[in-house]
Amino acid sequence: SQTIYRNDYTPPSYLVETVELGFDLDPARTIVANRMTMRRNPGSKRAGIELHGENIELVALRMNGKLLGKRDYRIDGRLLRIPNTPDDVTLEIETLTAPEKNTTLSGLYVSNGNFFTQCEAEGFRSITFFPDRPDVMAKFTVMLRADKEKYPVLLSNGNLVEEGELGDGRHFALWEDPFKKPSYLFALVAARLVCQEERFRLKDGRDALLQVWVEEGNLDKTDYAMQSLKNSIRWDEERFGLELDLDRFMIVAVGDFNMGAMENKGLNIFNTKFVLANPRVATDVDYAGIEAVVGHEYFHNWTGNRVTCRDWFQLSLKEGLTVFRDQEFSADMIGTDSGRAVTRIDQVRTLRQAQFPEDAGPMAHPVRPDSFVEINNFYTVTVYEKGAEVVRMIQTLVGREGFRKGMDLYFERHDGQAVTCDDFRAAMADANGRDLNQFERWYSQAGTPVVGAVGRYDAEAKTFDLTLSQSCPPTPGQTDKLPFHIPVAVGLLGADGNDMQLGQGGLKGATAVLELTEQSQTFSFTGVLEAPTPSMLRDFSAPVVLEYAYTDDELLHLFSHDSDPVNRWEAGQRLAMARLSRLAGALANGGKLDLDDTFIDAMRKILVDATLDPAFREQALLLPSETMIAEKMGVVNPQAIHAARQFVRACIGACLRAELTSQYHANLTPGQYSPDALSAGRRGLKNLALSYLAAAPDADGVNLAQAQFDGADNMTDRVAALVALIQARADAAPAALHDFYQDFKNEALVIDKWFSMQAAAPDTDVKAVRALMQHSAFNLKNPNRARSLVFSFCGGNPAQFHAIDGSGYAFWAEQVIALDAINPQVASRLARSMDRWRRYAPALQLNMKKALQQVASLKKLSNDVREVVSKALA
Ligand code: B3K
Ligand code: ZN
Repeated sequence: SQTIYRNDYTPPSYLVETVELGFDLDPARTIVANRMTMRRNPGSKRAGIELHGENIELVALRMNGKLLGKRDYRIDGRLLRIPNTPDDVTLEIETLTAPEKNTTLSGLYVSNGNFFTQCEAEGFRSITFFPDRPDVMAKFTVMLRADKEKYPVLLSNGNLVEEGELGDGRHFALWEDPFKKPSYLFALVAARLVCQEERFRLKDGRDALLQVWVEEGNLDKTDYAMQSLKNSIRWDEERFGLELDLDRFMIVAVGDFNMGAMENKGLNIFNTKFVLANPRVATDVDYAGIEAVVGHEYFHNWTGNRVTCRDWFQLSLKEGLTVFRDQEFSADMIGTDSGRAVTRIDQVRTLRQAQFPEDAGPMAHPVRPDSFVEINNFYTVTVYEKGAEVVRMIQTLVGREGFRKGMDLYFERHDGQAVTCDDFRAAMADANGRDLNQFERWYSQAGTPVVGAVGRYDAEAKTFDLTLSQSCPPTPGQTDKLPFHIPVAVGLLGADGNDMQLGQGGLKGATAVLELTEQSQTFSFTGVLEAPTPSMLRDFSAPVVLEYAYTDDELLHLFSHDSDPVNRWEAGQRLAMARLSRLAGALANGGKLDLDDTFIDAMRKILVDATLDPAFREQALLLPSETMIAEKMGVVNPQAIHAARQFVRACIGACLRAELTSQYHANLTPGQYSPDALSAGRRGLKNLALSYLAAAPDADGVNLAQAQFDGADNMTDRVAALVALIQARADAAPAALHDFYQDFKNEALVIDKWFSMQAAAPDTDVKAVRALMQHSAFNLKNPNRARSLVFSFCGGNPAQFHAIDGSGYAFWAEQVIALDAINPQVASRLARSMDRWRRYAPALQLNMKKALQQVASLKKLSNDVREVVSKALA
């Protein structure tokens, strides 16, 4: 395995103008014919043609009509080189593959008897020899031939040009994509599927054909994906003036898929999890996921496909920007300020739960990485979610209109090109006359910056001085960091809880965006009539850790009054975190447990405040997760953290019993299920109330959960009730699990939930997980199923995974190794569950290290897993 560096980028020696692909599809023996016209790249100094190829058998190679012999080319490793080639070349390449043997789910593979492809990042090279790099963009024509009975539907990118019979029971379809694209956006599907379709009027008056393709039994679960697709098209027209550029747009669902979905041009391929929904099988969270992912993939058509990445180090160019776009889409779909804030809070939670830990661990990397061994390891929360934060900060700095101007300029300059993160930043800077040079450090420096704040009120001068300072911890390969350009949105609250009007220069209105660019800077607010409570980093204006010595009184003030809902929530999280870490520390040292009334009263106030959106109240009452608490501890003791959090949950359940019960009943959603944000918010608050009630020592909550489980008419309520029973270790839980299985055994996505609820149960230890793996419905080869049980245990049940005897780690090693032989991309994700091993108590560390070493010592290991474990051990 070899490290690849961003600075080693060189342009391709040849460009590809056109590609004609012919597929004779057969699970055991698929023949791929590739005819491509190539032209020497004037921008390259290298002679000769270089093609990537992996796991394919070369049958024949012709150059300009002449068959090439063994001496005319070299295949070393994964590269095919033809030296001394003329400027214009037509290559004809015939190769063979066996899709049914491909368990990696990258390239061409078979799922439930149907053919699918997944090419990003480098899967195309296992379909044919090709310069498989995103800066080679070509026009594709694709001929598919297959058995008509088994594969009645033949799809590829772009427009269907022709279809017909071939004799022998085979048929064909010819597809043409009018747009140049990199090979990673190629896709085909040959399958027995059915579709929901609709004609949809675009802004320019054209009618586009929209299709959602699924297996026959799932046709009752396509409405929401279709609706989300239409909403996405409309939204991109309105918010960014971007239209669908094809006459046809297809979404295809597949049950075996490595990640969420893939934005192949005109033919998006989706994990079933992000397509299929009806109230019986999908939860509110599933519905929201479908809307977000359908939007995300659709938005890629412009940010990713029309303008693509020069090389894979620029991945965040398309991913960070497209996540930002899908976040804005979801927020706009709710439409209210409070709904928007709830989506923002969810984003902050994801950052703290997953991205901050990544940024502080052995795999930390900049949003635009400098090197990698395996690119598939860099589809990370840093590239995606922190990348989206970086884009959001640009919008905060230039304003919403300025951001739109920057986007317009970006497309004006780069449509049809493969470009870099610097090009995006330059378009934003130039369109707005802003200097974003220092801002570049957000792309090049890893680690989560820490912003320290100190306030000083001068009662005589009526000024408030806020001194902000910044630092950033070292990360692998980067010891010293230069100051970032950080937008810090600040408001000042008076004793009455209202925002003060900020008087100074640019600091007008209730919220000022301070720009912290130095290591330390003091910002002065004048005309401040009383000592204020500062509300800083409003709307989470930068992905940083804010340190300020808040007193409980200040936090309570903000929790009750902050006009910025995100900071209002944040104040509650700070109050809770202080208690949770103190309790976890006390437990680790055998201390005694107590919880103050102040905290309970603050929770009560929010819980019963009917002027607040239920969805917001749910967020405000939800405690930081065990992972988030662990990140705040000096030495992580997972059992103590779990017990501390359980203790607080039980206290809330017992002390607020009356209020929780009345909110439970006040937020029922009778009538027909609807996944809209208001109804989902009510269910969310009601079900959080249920989970607290069930955590209390008396039986009432458990009885309520049982009743809800029995009477539920939608999956959100059914799962919430079942989780409450399981988490409370209720006697009724096993029977409920049994019934649940019987009712849904034919719904794969529901059975995933069935496994994951058990994986995360407080009593599920390694032995129990192993027993579940013996269940006839378990299958390690299916990524959703593997994630539902193995990943849910290793990542979602810390108190059991980190069992003192090291059994969790031994299990982890075993599963990483087993998965690696099947599917390295999935194995490598599981390998990441040990990232933070150095933070655990010494006895745990020892066993974690042993397990890591055991995996690392294997000779036969994928690059994917090797990179993760060796970085963890480094
Ligand atoms: N672009 C794909 C991710 C491909 C992952 C390859 N290992 C999905 C997305 O971000 O939309
Ligand atoms: Zn994406």
